[in-house]
Amino acid sequence: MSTKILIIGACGQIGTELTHSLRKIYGTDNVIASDIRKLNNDVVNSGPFEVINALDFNQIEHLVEVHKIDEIYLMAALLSATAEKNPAFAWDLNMNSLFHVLNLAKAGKIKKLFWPSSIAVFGPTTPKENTPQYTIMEPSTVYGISKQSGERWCEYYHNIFGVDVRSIRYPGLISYSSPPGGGTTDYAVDIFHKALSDKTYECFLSSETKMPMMYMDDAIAATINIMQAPLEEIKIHSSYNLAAMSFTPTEIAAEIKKHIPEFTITYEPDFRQKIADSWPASIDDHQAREDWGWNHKYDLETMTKDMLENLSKSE
Ligand code: AKB
Repeated sequence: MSTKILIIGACGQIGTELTHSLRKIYGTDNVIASDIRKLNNDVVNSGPFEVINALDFNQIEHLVEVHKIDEIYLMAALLSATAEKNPAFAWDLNMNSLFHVLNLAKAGKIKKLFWPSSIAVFGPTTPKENTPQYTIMEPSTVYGISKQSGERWCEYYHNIFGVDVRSIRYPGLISYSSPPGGGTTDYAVDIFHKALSDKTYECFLSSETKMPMMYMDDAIAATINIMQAPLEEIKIHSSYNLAAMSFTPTEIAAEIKKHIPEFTITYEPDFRQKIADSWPASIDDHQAREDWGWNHKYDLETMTKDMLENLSKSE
């Protein structure tokens, strides 16, 4: 019997690539992609797709029953920058979509669940370098507060109801095939597009703002690996720290300059600077590496080369 998977938020930055990877592994017909809108894109056209509102429990339950779903990946969320502009909706979406899928798992309607957390769970009082798995967590953004609360609920549903929910704290994610959706780390994607089209980029963060980042290939591998790991290897039921590289806008600009020598960068920090300043600069992820064998492949150099190669083909 093959595993049947539902991805909620399949047209977003992570969802798009996750859908393609899961379809390769589990078979196209076994991976149901869903999102609030039916876009005319690869995800919609390459396999089963359903329009779904992540806030509608009955819709999700119906899909789970009709398609006999075993596992859900809940990728729908409002990210940090967008959430600051619409706090009430961000809280509603980020929390209630999670409760819906946790309750489906509690009722035994699905077997396993993936829910993404973020480095946004940390705040200004958290140690900035090599941020430990367990440390001070006082998030100062709506998004961070929702992710921190979500982590507590995941752990609670595991401890009290035995729900098999797995989670990682994504750093900023860099990808070429799908655009990011309203985060503070989005500059690290925008910079590549502008480097190729205009040879110059105005960064919305200051030059020395160091943040943890990861190439999408690694993020997808981590997501699938944690879901496929035997339950006994998963020791943390809130969310795992996860890391690959950390850099500043100055450092990524210098790396891009190696390929596009005429590239220049200027700085015009906006409201996102305060969010970035409240987050860690680097992450200690030894527990993910020890427990379920996490290992990243891409660093700043290899990620930059791959991004420019792939974007040059499409732009
Ligand atoms: C954001 O910037 O909001 C996200 C994240 C770090 O979770 N990329």
